Amino acid sequence: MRDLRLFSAPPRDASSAQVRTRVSRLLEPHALALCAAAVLSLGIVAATVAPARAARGPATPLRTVEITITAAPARLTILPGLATDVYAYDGRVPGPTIELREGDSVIVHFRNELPEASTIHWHGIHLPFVADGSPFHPVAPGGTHDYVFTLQPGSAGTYWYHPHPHPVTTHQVVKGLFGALIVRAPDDPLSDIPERVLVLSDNRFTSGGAIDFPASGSLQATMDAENGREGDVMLVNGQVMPVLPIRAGEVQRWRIINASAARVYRLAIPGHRLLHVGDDGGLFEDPVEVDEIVLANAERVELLVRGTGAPGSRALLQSLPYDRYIPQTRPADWNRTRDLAVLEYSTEPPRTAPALPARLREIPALDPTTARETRVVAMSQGMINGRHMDMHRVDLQVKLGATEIWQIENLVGMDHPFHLHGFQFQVLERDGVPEPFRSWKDVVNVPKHQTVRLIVRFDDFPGKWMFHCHILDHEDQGMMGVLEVTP
Ligand SMILES: [Cu+2]
Repeated sequence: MRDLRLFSAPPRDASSAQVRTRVSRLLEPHALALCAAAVLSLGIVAATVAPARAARGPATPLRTVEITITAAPARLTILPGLATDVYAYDGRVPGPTIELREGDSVIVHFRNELPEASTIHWHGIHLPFVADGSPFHPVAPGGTHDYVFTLQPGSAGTYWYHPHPHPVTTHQVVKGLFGALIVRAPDDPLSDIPERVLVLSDNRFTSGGAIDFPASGSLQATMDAENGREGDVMLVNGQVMPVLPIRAGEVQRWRIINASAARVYRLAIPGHRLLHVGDDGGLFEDPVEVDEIVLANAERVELLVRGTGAPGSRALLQSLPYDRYIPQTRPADWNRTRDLAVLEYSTEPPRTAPALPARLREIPALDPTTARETRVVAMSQGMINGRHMDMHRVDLQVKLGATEIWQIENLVGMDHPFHLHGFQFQVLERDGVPEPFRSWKDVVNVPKHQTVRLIVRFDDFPGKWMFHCHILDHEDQGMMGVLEVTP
């Protein structure tokens, strides 16, 4: 068995971690002989290799990747000169960036050294029910769990991982448990472009540096329950206002993850146009040029940032005001622009921008005429279809193999980002407007009083899957339902 460094830090991002992983070729005899634990796990992995979404891309060489991740309390410096008690994956906030490839068989050995039950939810990944890290499979304090799954061909994209124990997800994520997961394709058309991973979060701190949780019954607690918890400190990869170096003329690929409990970002770099090349489930078919991008909770985007500034100049990555609130609890400073990071141009002479492919990949359309059913999923404050989450109830049942249209209706005057576990979907319409291009998504923001129609195919993996609002406080309040996919 060889030891490889599979996880690499994105270029120049000091906060990203390097983690050792153990890699072995599937069914490589000497590898099996050297590691008894791997032998056992390889047996499990081998049964799940058959790709369910083969139409989305070419096969990749099979390999098995073993990862150990520990969640534990830690004390870190987040604000200058102050110590903050956090929960951390492998001692870091965000946790280590995990880099994998399509076709990888993955075994994650999770150790829970927190004083409370937890899980790791592999947000957006198409995997077996028992590997989802949903509230159905809590891992007790001091306990361990192996998450075993195979990354499907065509699944390359930007994902993330975070705890999902009901009803304390907000607390654990806000304490620091979240990290990036990148899945790479063998034929990535943008693989030559230097890359950054930006994990966005926000938080509130006491003057002593502790994470500030409001007293129950306080006005702040009521505001958090209604709006979801927002903080006044903006963090990019766990840092306040990091500097992102760039050279004039250079193009960088940014993968951005919204790991905030409730803050919706409206991202812009004034003076720069952005090339939007992908979202939750990877690249689009064609790039889309934009000035700004709304990134709701748990959504991801891939952007190409072009260094159109002058050598030695600076620009800001900002979040512009975005009104997702009901008027009654809209924060007084909701319309403040928030600075997130500094884009700092080197003094080197401009570089010639690289040529970019016009076509990024093919995304086969899910055909609405094949949908067996159209379901209405209605979101109101704290509830879905008029009910709070009940782990012992099944809200929706779907036959394995079915294609369905889901009509997500937001009945109230506040945005609710809708997330479906385990299965990626294609958005068909937003409030009656056909989606202008195809993409794979697992979260879609449903703005106040609007309706989003999406199409999804339940092609594999029977079991019970969560669907919920991804404002974490709303999820914890029970704005979540159970979908059962039956064989
Ligand atoms: Cu919500």
